[in-house]
Amino acid sequence: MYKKQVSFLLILILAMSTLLWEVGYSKPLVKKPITLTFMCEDTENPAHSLKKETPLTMQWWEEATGIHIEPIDVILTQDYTNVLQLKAAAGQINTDIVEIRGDSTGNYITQYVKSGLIIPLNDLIDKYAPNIKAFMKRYPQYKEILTLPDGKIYSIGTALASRYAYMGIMIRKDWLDKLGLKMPNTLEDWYKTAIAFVKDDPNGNGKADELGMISGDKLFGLYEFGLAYDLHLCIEGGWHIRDGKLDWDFIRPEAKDFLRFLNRCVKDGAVAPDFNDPTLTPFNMSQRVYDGLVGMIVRYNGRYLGFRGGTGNVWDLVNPGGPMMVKDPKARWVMAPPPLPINPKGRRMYILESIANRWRTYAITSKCKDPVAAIKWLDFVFASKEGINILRYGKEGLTYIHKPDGSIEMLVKLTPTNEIADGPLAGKWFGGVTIGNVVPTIEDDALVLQRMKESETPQWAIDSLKTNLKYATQPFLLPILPLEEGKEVAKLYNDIKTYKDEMWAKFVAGDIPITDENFNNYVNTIKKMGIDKVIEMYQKAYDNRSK
Ligand SMILES: [Ca+2]
Repeated sequence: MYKKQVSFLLILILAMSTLLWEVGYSKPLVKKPITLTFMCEDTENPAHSLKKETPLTMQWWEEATGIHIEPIDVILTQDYTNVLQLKAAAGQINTDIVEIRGDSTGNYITQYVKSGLIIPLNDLIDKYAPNIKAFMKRYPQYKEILTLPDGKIYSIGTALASRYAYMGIMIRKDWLDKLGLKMPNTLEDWYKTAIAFVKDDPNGNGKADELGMISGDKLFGLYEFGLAYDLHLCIEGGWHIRDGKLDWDFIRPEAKDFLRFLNRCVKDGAVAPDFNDPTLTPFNMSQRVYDGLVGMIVRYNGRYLGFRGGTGNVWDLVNPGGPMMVKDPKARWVMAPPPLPINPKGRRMYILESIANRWRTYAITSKCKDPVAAIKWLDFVFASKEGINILRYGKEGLTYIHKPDGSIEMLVKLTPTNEIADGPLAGKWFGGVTIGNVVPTIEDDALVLQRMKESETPQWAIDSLKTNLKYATQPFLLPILPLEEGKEVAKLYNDIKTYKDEMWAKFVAGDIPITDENFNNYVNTIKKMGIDKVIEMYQKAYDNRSK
């Protein structure tokens, strides 16, 4: 049988290349060519290093902007945070632009502001970065998430502006059909469907070897069913604003009901008995899926539908050539609608990932020789249509063309290690979206759909994702705290979270009965550990941010 050869990064016909925040742009960006130095991570591309060569993407950005970026401090990803902290403490960061990184709270940014390493960007963006400005206007949450307690923004992070970036529950439609079952809606439907999968042999091997609901990440993914109780336990970590008041959902009264639901699932076999086995990794969880033992699984998000490779991404379940379809071409993993709210007035929803990547951001240093050129360059590569087209497709006329219908067609193929495979540029390092860990980038619906095309994602899988876009909801993300408060919260919250994880595992497994008394004791212990203090500090920061 003829099997179409598709290389790892071969781009076929692409989606429309319009952006939702496009603005006009005047060039040249700088009156005469300028060099800006950059401290950044090396690329994750094992075949190429920024220390030795410059990808075509960066060369084409330079042609378009007149701004040469010289990465002079190029550090391996695994060493970056340590080297950054040491160099910053010693006052040894002398580049114009710097990548800073810490964790997703973003609290680390305040530390580099206080030490004077980086400068505020608000005025620079306002005057010289029309695309970033338009992007922030289109997605106000992006700016909000990156705003510090002083009301200013100091760094730009990669943006996830795609509605496909929601966490969701997937189900085997072919198993539903085989057992004559409907798509589950209520939590009770999910429970009954899981029991049917476990008892009625949908994989048809005559053995009761099927497992019920699982997640790729122990209890974490199963928290997603808490959405039925309006508990936001996954992407938001339990932090939830109701009428302006901050709450931690893990100690709400509804959490007790949800724990009882999960416990009943474990007891009756709707959740796999080893759901919290510490030796279970996303890898062996996925193996169970490929082996036809699983009919429902919580997966991080739909945008991965088009990503090749990577256990735990949705791609591996639906794409031709992925491990699931290779093993069982009849398997039909689709995204199910979120569980119906228990409260009839509640909102049915899936939560999106944070629109702003907060754990790694890019800033202009106080030593920068030309902050205006630096913000213009960031504006160009991050948010302008021309810069994004160079990142995604290369140089117009050379590596891609615009077709009359507005779509883009690539003129070159790429090798698995991201070199251009054919034509006059054969053998050159392309760069493209794989240098997304060197510069901030934007992932939007167009890019997600493009990737699905590249990976030949079947239409039924794309349709199942699209059906649920109406439920996609922006997450609430905690504000960045002032420096000292951030440190105090980190200390308190680490212990609280560890205790919560232990208790939830015990409650769900049935090791501790979920009586009112036991639940109250758990809540009281969390209170003694300082949750009210943590809530109070975040509430204050939230009130300030909302002013
Ligand atoms: Ca079976």
